[in-house]
Amino acid sequence: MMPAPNSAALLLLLLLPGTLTGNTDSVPIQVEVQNPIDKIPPVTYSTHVVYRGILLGAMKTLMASNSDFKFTFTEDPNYGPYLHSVNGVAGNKEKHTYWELLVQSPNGKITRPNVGIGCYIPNANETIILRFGEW
Ligand code: B12
Repeated sequence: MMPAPNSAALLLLLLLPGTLTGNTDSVPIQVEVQNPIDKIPPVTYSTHVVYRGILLGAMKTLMASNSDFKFTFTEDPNYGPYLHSVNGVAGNKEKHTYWELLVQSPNGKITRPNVGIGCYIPNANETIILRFGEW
């Protein structure tokens, strides 16, 4: 006879839908491009990411579906994808410019993730801010 599932395991399954079953939910997010250096007005795009998917995936999806949004990245041997350019504007070592990654949660709070586009996992309804800035 099959042993009865223990109650803690049963509770976990009930509380975490999608953890064991395939979750096909698409998580809506926005991507906002800010370039105060070149005085370009901010542009906001809507896109989505798969359940627990990385930001890089959402950015690729957006680029494939919207010809106004494009980006390039380089591969760092230690930290993975480094966002090099957005909409034709590239960071520059000599000029000390780069694309900063910021996240605005639905309550308006802005944070600066301590990982890059290849590691950050967006939450529903976040606005991902790609901000051209100086270091
Ligand atoms: C200086 C620095 C920067 C500078 C680099 C300027 C330059 N060209 O010199 C600037 C300000 C551009 C920067 C940006 C970011 N950084 Co930084 N940075 C550092 C720091 C303090 C030192 C790196 C260094 O000079 N090492 C010495 C040199 C000789 O080694 P290197 O391998 O050639 O270094 C290169 C890489 O580190 C690369 N780099 C720097 N930051 C990042 C971040 C990512 C995700 C990638 C792929 C590459 C990368 O730039 C360096 C110069 O080419 C480290 C922390 C540390 N103490 O190591 C964090 C660090 C590497 N950065 C980090 C982060 C998170 C970022 C940002 C994502 C922050 C943000 N939210 O915007 C952005 C990158 C956004 C993007 N465009 O993809 C994290 C990476 C952790 C991770 N696992 O992803 C670190 C470890 C700091 C932390 N928070 O813990 N960073």
